[in-house]
Amino acid sequence: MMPGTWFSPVAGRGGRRRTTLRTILAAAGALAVLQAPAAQAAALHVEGPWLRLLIPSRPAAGYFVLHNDGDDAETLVSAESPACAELMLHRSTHDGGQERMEMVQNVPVPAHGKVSFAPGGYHLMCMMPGAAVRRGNHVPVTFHFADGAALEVMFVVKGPNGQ
Ligand SMILES: [Cu+2]
Repeated sequence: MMPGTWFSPVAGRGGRRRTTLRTILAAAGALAVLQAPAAQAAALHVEGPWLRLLIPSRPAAGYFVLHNDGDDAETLVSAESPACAELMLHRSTHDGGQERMEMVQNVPVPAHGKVSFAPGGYHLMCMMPGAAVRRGNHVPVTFHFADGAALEVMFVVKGPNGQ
């Protein structure tokens, strides 16, 4: 027996009720989609963002602490800035006393946790910095997360010693 045949005696009434329910669910779903990125971005915040400029026009490293006050784990997947031709996620590793850098595709940020971007570990790498990357200036950086959330933060450009 086809399920459709079994339900056919109440198709008119039941069908209308299902349509109404579907409309409500669709509306609720659309609302959730609209609210989700804002709510998640609000749970994320950045502490002490700065770019370390060693030599003008050479790659500059970005440091900060990324906090996640939300109940859901987040994953940082990329960063961009109009001040850098490319802004990469890097990690320094020590290999037999030799410091190397590698690109990372994503950085997990645990729920109610934080991740530090600091010398010797994770950092942003601002490739081919533009004229805006000069000591004392502020440049915008946009972080992108795996769930589609985005977060814009102003970074202050400092010298080699963080001053
Ligand atoms: Cu690097």
